[in-house]
Amino acid sequence: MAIQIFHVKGTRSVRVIWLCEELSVPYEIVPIDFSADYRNSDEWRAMSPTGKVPAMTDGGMTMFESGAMVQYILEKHGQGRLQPEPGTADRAIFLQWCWFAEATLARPLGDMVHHLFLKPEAERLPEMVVDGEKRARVCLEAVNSALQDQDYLLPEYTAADIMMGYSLLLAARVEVLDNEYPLVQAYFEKLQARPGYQLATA
Ligand SMILES: N[C@@H](CCC(=O)N[C@@H](CS)C(=O)NCC(=O)O)C(=O)O
Repeated sequence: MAIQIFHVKGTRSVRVIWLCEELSVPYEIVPIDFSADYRNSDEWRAMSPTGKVPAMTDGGMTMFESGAMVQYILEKHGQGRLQPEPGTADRAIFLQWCWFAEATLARPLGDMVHHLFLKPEAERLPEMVVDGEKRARVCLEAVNSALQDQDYLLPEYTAADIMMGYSLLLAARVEVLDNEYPLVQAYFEKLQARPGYQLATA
């Protein structure tokens, strides 16, 4: 039975679909309702205990956390593709950027998304948006520096670029990916041109 990806357009399930496309791994998309009611339902909480998207199943296994799904699929189906060999310096940098994309860059962007769009208007705090933007800009500066001498986060295209690609989609959505980061803009354009990205975001 194929991997099932529980998907909402424009959410982190993009990373998982994009990777499956790049590796030609068969998968099935299960669209879900992103309403707070559904995400708080017992049915969804049984798959994703904090009510977030995405979730994924493979055989009898159910998991949440998009970065963990990416790593699992690479291990099971990658056959060495899209990630440097374990134990190498490139692998360390690969892991660094995978974690940075979700744990460091996506965090302030998530705060911005919550306080701009997701929370009920009465609960939105403008100062969270201002602070999130400041923190996100420090991260984008770091990505811009990393791209000074190379086209991707590592010398070759890897799944770290897929992890980062979704975070940059969020950055663009909250309008912090501007021309202060020309190398990041050019990099994001390159990622957006990949067929896997296009299919995953369609
Ligand atoms: N670290 C988690 C983050 C999951 C996450 O925040 N998902 C967003 C959609 S992309 C969500 O469900 N937001 C709703 C909420 O936080 O209430 C992952 O990578 O899967």
